Amino acid sequence: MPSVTSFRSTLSRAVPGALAGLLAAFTALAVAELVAGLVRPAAGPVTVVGGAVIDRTPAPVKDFAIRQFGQNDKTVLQLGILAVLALIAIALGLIALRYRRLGAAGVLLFGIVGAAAALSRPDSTGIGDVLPSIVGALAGAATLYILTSRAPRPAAEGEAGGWSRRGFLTAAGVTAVAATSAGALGRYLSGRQGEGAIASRENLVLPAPASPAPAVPAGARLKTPGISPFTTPNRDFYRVDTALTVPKVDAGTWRLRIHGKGVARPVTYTLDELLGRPLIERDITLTCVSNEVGGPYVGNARWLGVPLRDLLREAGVRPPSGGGTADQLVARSVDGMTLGSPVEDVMDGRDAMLAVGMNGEPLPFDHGFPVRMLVPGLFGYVSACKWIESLELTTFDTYDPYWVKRKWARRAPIKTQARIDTPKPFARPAAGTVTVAGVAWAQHRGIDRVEIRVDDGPWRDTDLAAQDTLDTWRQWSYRWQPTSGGHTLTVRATDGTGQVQTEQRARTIPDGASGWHSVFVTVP
Ligand SMILES: Nc1nc2c(c(=O)[nH]1)N[C@H]1C(S)=C(S)[C@@H](COP(=O)(O)O)O[C@H]1N2
Ligand SMILES: [Mo]
Repeated sequence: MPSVTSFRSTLSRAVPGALAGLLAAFTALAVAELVAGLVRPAAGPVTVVGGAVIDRTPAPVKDFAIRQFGQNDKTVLQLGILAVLALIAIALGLIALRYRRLGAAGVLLFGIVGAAAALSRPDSTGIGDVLPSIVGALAGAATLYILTSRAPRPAAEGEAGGWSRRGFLTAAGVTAVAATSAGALGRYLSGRQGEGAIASRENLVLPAPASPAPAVPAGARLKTPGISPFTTPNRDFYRVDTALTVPKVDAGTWRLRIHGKGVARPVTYTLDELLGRPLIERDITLTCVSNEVGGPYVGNARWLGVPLRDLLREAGVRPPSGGGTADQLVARSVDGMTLGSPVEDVMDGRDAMLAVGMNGEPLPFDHGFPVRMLVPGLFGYVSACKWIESLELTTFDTYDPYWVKRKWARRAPIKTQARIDTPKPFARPAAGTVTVAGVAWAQHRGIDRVEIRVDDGPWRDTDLAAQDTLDTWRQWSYRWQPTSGGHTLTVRATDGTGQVQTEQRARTIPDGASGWHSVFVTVP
């Protein structure tokens, strides 16, 4: 049986080892942040590894993460990466107590993994991306080597030349302070690179639209407590993207290139050139393909932008129905994301646009500043490119954009959906009249009817709010006189073409969820 003293001596060896490992990892990350701050702000080690993990996450797992953690999925991912790193760091520290070179080599190996992750990101630009990980790993390996070579050991092992316990703690403290300073400086430098972009957004004055949005009919906004407001405020608008650091693009240096198959005149626009064109303002509801039945990834805003059809026409592009050879328009963002839309849809007369304004202000950074694309009627992943930098005309046969490579559908028109906003699932509304209310959407087809069913009863028409446009969602409400007990409320919509929303349940993958939304409530 091990004695208390031998346990103590094991511990007094292990603790400095573990501490050395953690400090080595911390130093590596901090130095990498510093180098990233100097050469490439978006290439911080946690960001590139996280991004590489996102790129490789199989669609069902990603769907699960979005469902479980919602908008926090990225924080959870980063904390997860840090936790795994910490465990590995402790292990490497313990190994290094005995095999110093092996421990240090382990840290270097992580630098190589980080570098490979950085190179594999779609926005990789080469050597600048690998420097942070490599330099960081070298600093981390050196830290581990030095700290463990001089770590205090129990007298019995008799290795001379080590620090006293106090000496070791001092060295550890100095390392921690130095690394923290390096990391903070790196963050500061990265932040400063975004300042030009922030100033360019603050100074941007949006021109008035040549074609303002039609006034929202008075009856389009219901006041029912608990219903989604007709216009989603920017701060509440859902955000779905793969960006671990939100791109901060300077409006002054931003450019958009239009090129590719059948483009007679490739062009490059500055933001001022776009703003100098006649702008349209439209209410458009945007929906994510990852939205579950009843889910939150849908929002409605007033967008200001340049009609995309005109830009394409001027570049000499014709839609396939007009004899054009390209049927896919691939939008690429500054962070390397690619999204492909049917050229036919973009040019068929709907209000496809390059948006610069959202609810009266320049696009927020989270939503694509300075310019994003929108095509009413298509899910976001096949149309709504944020931080856009180029538009390439190509074909569906020859090019698969980011999500299509990951098994999502090539073409994805929005599916008709109705959602009950109030009462909430498992609510216990007071007896008497209960107002059931929510929203329904079928962008570019419009909503003609929303019906509600209590338990297995008959379908009943709800009161529809006025329709704003075919491209926006529509609110509805229903005054319900319930009997006491548990009830299931189910809703379904009919779109403007007369199609009743299908009851058939489908998962979000590959082209959007379907089925009826229902909530269970208990009435006293
Ligand atoms: N650059 C870039 N644009 C993007 C994405 C992205 O990951 N990167 N995600 C798309 C998806 S899946 C959706 S649903 C919409 C969401 O736009 P929002 O975040 O402004 O609501 O943006 C689209 N545009
Ligand atoms: Mo999406």
